[in-house]
Formats: sequence, structure tokens, C-alpha cells
Amino acid sequence: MSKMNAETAGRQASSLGEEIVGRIDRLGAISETPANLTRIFLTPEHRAAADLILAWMVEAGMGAHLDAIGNVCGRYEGERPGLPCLMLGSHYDTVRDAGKWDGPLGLITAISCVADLHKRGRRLPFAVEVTGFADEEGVRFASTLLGSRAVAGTFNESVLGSKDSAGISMRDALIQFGLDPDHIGAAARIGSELLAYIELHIEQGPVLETEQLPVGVVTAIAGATRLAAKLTGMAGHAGTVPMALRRDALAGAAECISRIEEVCRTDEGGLVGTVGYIHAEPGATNVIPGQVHFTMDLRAPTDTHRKRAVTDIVRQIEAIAKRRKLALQLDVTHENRTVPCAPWLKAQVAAAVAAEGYPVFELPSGAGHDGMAMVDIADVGMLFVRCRGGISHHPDEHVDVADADAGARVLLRLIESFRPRNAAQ
Ligand code: HGY
Ligand code: MN
Ligand code: MN
Repeated sequence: MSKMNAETAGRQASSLGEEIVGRIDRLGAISETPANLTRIFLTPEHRAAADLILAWMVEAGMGAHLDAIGNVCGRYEGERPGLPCLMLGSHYDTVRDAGKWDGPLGLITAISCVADLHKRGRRLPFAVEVTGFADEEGVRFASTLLGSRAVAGTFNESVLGSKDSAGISMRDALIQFGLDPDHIGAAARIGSELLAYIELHIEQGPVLETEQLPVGVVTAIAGATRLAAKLTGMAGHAGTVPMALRRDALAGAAECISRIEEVCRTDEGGLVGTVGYIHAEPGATNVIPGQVHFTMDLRAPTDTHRKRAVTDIVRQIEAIAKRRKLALQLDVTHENRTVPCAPWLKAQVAAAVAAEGYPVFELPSGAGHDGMAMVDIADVGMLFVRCRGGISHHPDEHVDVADADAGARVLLRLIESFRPRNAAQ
């Protein structure tokens, strides 16, 4: 099939796309500020979003509840109660000044697919669960995947002490939200309850648009290492301290950041590096910065390549700090291995794509997803949906209704034709 008519291929469009887009808009309006979309873990916006999603889950014929860490959980029983489930889902927190599709598209599409089963009175030989994860982005507290780690039983209680930029600990934030930080273990599921975890998500990159395809089969989720650096020099008067006598923490950070970019730009193995946050103190125009905090996010197609790059970059930052007589504190705040999608699930995702009339195109995910945590209790499969210009983590993030509909039809077909691993052979 030529690429051009892949655009129009597929069964007759359904009304799923329209319903999904309407709900994306409604959920996208729940934000910390009206000017842009920011919905952070354990905030009033988190609560409002959870209430809305739980209502959609009930409308779709699911039993629904908020779990011990603030995930929204829906269950649509199979032919008889208590069967193991095919778990679908994604996250419903956002980055700052976010797009409204990253996370919610997978969650809302899954709910719409279950609603379609419910409308037809369709019961399957397994239950279908939909989980909306409360914190995948890790914006408020340095570590990420908090919701899916809690479900996978790998939540590390040591993070309860981490503090947000206002100095509020995760422990206190959970209590303020009405949850019990000593009870997070109640969110954990056991592997035997799940037949698989499948997530639909926007690609967040330009490949499907370049290939002129609405959907793609994900092969693996790239690992990532996040670090937090603190450089400490000496604050001083901007007018009186000679340049040669300065221990300027911000100038030192600037050299480190340029070096990180240079290492990644000249790397030929697909290494990407981002410094997304920097904060200089005391932060006055006429004072030499005495202390700077900045973050690093490093990723590569393989764990070996990424880890080698992290070691090299750390060594170079240490040398810069030493030469500039700056004290350096460097902490790894988050480390995720690369997670391959299970071949037996990839095959079923591909079959659903083909059955809907689209060419089967496989691609890796440079972005992280909750499957990186869920893989500890279930095999993981992912379906990507094209997003305009590959733009994401930006308010211009967008999915055409036809592509949202294509993704929904493929996911619905995947659910209805899903065969558990032992049955698939
Ligand atoms: O950072 C990521 O890759 C994901 O969007 N949390
Ligand atoms: Mn994201
Ligand atoms: Mn995401």
C-alpha cells in the first residue's frame, strides 16, 4: 500500500475520535493556571482531574477508585468476575506549560474503548483495567514514575522525604492530599493479576509524521539517567572582585552545560542530553552567584552507551569544578533502564494495526513511559499515535481527530482480539 493512501486506509472512521478529543479538551482545562497547562502530582488540579476521570470510568461501565498514591483505577469485568486483566493506561500528570495529549490520550482512549465494549454488552475472557498514573513526569519531586512504581510494588519509600521547590516533603504532600504515606504499598498489584500492560501514547517525535502514518508499533522504551548538580563558589560584589579571583558558580555551570551539549552533539551513538532546570543564588544582578543548582537528563538507545556517556560527562564536570575551585555535589536522582516491548505483544499490536488497514511500522521510544515501571510485573506493549510536527512537552502539542480515531480503533481491535501469552503460542 502506498504511503499516501495509508492516510485514508482503515475502517470507516468511528465516533471514538470525536469523543476522545472532547475529553482531552475537558481534561486539558484542569490546570494550575489558566494561561498554560500544568497539572502536578498531589495538587488540587490532580484531585479535580482524578474526579473527572473516575466519573468517565464509571460511565464506561467500570468499577473505579483512587488508589493509595493517587492513581485512578478502573476495572471492567470479563465473562465472570475476578479474572486476570489486560491492563491499559497512561499518566494524567503533565510537565509545566505542557501539551494536553501527553498521557491523557492513552488514558482517555482506553476508557473510550471500554465504554464501547460496555455499550455493546461485550464481555471478554479476561477483565480490562484502565490505570491513570498520578506522577509519570516527576516534575514536583525529582524521581519519576511514582504512580506506576507503586502499582508495580517497586515504590522506593526513601523518596517520601524528598522536597518540592516550596520545601514540602512528598510525605506531607500525600497527607495534605488525603492519602497515607505509610499505606502506599496498598497500591501494589501482583503479576498474576495482569496478563499484560499495553499503553497507547503520542509519539512525541516526528517519525510517524515523516512516514505519513497515523500509528506505529513501539519496539522499546529508551532508558534515562537524571542527575542533580550543585556548584558552590563564593558570592561577591559584582564591581569589586577581579575576574581572576572569582569563584563564580553560574559561570562554572555555564561551562558545564556547554560541555554537556558538546559531548552529546558530537556523539555518534544517538546520545541526547538536556539541562532543563537551573537556579542561581542569591540571584541579584550585582552579586557574583555563589551557588547554582542544575539538572541533567541523559538518554541513549542502549543502556551501555548511556552509562558510558554519564561517566564521561561526570568526569568532565568534576574537572571543570576543580579548575574553578567550585565545590561540586552531584546526585543521580533517577535511573531507568531501557525496556524492550515484549515480542508476543508487539505481534498483537502489529496485527491490530494491519487489521485496521494501516501499514505496520515499528519504532523505538526516545521518551520514557510508565511501562518502564510496569515491566516489573507484566510484559509491556505500546502503540504510538502521530502528533503534529512531533511536538511535545509544549502547548502546541496536537493530535488530529482522525489520528485519535485511528489509535482508538486499533486499540479496541487489539483488546477484543487479545490473547494471553500462553494462549498466543
Ligand atoms: O521524560 C520523558 O521521557 C517522559 O515524558 N516523562
Ligand atoms: Mn511527558
Ligand atoms: Mn508521557
